[in-house]
Amino acid sequence: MPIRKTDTPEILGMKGLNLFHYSTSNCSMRIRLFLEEKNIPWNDRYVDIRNQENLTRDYFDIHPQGLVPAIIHDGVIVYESADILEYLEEKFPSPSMIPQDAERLAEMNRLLEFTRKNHVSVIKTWVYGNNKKPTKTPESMEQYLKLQQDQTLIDFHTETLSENFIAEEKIQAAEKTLMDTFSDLDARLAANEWILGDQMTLADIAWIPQYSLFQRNSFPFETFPNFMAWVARWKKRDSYKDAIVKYMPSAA
Ligand SMILES: N[C@@H](CCC(=O)N[C@@H](CS)C(=O)NCC(=O)O)C(=O)O
Repeated sequence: MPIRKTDTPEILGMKGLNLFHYSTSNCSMRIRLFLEEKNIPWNDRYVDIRNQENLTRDYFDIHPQGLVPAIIHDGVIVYESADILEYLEEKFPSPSMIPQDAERLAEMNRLLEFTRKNHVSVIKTWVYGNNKKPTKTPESMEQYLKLQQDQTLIDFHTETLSENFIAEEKIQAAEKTLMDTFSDLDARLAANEWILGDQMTLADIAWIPQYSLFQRNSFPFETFPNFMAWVARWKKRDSYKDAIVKYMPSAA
């Protein structure tokens, strides 16, 4: 799990649950939603990534790739949204968001792993490919290159600023993977209230923000009726309103 060792006194001295997050970041939505569902108080450390507030040495000392979300929980740094969810579930286990049987647990882990492994090649590629709004500028890219060590992220942002933008076949491949995944979720939701049965799990928390974000660019969700019924159930929850709609009204 990405728990980062630090000897920075300011970080070690940060008490409580501090969430570094951004309004329309789907990965940040996961953590806000979890905290709202469990009624856990948190300190708001908003990082405006559109204004490049993450591109500082201080922020890279918290998150090694300069991304949101990250948390500092009583001086402990945790980053990567799926790992933050698992960390928080361990610290705040009630009500449980972990399935009871081994098979469902394996499925939940697979759905969380998707968010770790495919964030750049699928989620980010589809979103940037459709909204065509790079988060970096030629000027901020200079600062980015000084701080960023992750070559996949450097290549991605460099491509978004290139003349040809992101290659169309990469965007199509991302959409195909997403259609397959939403189709799988739709099949699961035909018989169940939640993705893995009658209990909300970290899989539901990790996946609803994809709907919230992708609907802005008209992802063809209408082909997934059971998935859309699950979305409608989410929309009625206070957690969804407080963690997502408040920050991105179009998700309502
Ligand atoms: N796999 C990571 C992805 C985190 C990520 O890419 N965050 C985006 C917002 S959703 C970000 O911080 N972007 C700022 C940047 O690219 O500099 C996670 O799930 O936490």
